Amino acid sequence: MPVTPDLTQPKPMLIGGEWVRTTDATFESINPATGALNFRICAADDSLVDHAVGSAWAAVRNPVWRDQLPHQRAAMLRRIADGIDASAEKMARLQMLENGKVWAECKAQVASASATFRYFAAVCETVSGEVTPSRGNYLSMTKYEPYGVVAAITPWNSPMTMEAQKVAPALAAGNAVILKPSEVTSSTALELGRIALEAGLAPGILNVLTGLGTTVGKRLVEHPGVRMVSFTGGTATGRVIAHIAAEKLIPVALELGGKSPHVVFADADQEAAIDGVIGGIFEGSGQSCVAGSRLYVQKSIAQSFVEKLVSRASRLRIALPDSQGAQMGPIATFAHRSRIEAMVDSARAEGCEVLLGGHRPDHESLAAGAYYLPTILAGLKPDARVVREEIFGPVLCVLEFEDEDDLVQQANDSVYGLAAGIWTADYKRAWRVASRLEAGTVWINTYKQLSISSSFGGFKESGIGREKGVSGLRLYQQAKSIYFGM
Ligand code: TXE
Repeated sequence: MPVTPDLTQPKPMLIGGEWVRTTDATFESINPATGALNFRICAADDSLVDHAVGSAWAAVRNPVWRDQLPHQRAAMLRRIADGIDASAEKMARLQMLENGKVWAECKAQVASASATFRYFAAVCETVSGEVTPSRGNYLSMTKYEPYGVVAAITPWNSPMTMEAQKVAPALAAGNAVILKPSEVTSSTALELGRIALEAGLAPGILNVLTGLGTTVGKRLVEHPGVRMVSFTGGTATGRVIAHIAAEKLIPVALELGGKSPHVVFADADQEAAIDGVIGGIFEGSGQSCVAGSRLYVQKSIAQSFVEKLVSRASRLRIALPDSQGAQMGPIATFAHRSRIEAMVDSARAEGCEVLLGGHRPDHESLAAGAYYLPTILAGLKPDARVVREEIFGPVLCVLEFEDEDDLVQQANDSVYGLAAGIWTADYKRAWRVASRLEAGTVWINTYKQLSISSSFGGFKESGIGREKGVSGLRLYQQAKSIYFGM
């Protein structure tokens, strides 16, 4: 279904089941593929944050929601999943307009969002509490209860996936949610709000507050009525949120940045490894928290492997995101492209070798968008800025290693610990190295394989807490132990 942007009216936000407009406070959504204005969107102020928190508490205390049994909540989640599927084309197109991801990836992310709602429906109605071993004449049990009102703050790179990953388990757990999407990609969250309302979710159980992170997002985290925060975004913002949560003594789940090592041993299937390395860094133009941005190749094969890699990567098709066969679209915002350019400039100043890309594409059809070519850098020192800091763009840093010990030392020499990839034919080595790498996810002879049923999160400064899997439901619950005297 084509989405015709309506530029006459700013998009309203969803609070307490009502679509709420602000008259003068709005912000713009820009299409990074063309630079055109997509929509204007209403921005919440402090009083609307208060209103959303108040509505959420009223809704979560209302017996209509509070007394729903797990199988009833599960049925609701399945209806929301059906609604997402029914709006798949529209959702995919909205995401493509706002963050420029290629069409096939946008479609896949809608499918993943509805699958996430179905998965948490299944978890919700099958996971049990515990009857615990008694140490006397009593029956003791532990049950899991919602926090009440939780805030979910999401980023712009994969908004639908992140929104589903937070909203579905938080609702399954029995909470009310205030969703604050990134100001770059507000539309899919607003669509999710509409779908949930139409599916029959009680008004106020899912609110979508739009606006800037530094104002609305911050105020939401600070609000005394918010009992838990689930955040995906940059490490710097995660740290700000963790400070506020520490003051309030509320739990936070933080899924933050990464600088994931992608390792190729000399005995690896090189053709498969090249595909894995290319997909790992260039899919989504590198704007992925798990992007394999540090490539470590064993010295004995480094030269020939890197030559083949550069040749294959140079054939990637960078194009308008809805054009046939596009493999890379634009960077999500013009400001973010400027940050990527500044990082590559810093590598040049530090004496790196640019093996591929390192600039915008020359093609006229892409001149108005925020495009940046797939870029491969070599000759880097381990302390180069591009090796240490997250770039979040299509920039791969090539490094070499001698042996396992050298590799593990270099790969772990990072403040981040989100993911890692290993290519080798030796399964014992794969197991040894996977066990020694400091990362929340390790892929062996594959990369970016993600399943909703496996837990996901980071070591070190890549985050706190684990989303997905059964742990993804428990994140939004607190344990209560009950004793019956016998
Ligand atoms: O992220 P922010 P930005 C990394 C990536 C990127 C960098 C900065 O390296 O270059 O972060 O991106 C909301 N209180 N990742 O600035 O600020 C904001 O409105 C509460 C990694 O876009 O973290 C948005 O909804 N909320 C990443 C969300 O936080 C605040 C995905 C994320 O924005 C806030 C995105 C505040 N003070 C960026 N300030 C990943 N892990 O996948 C902002 N926000």
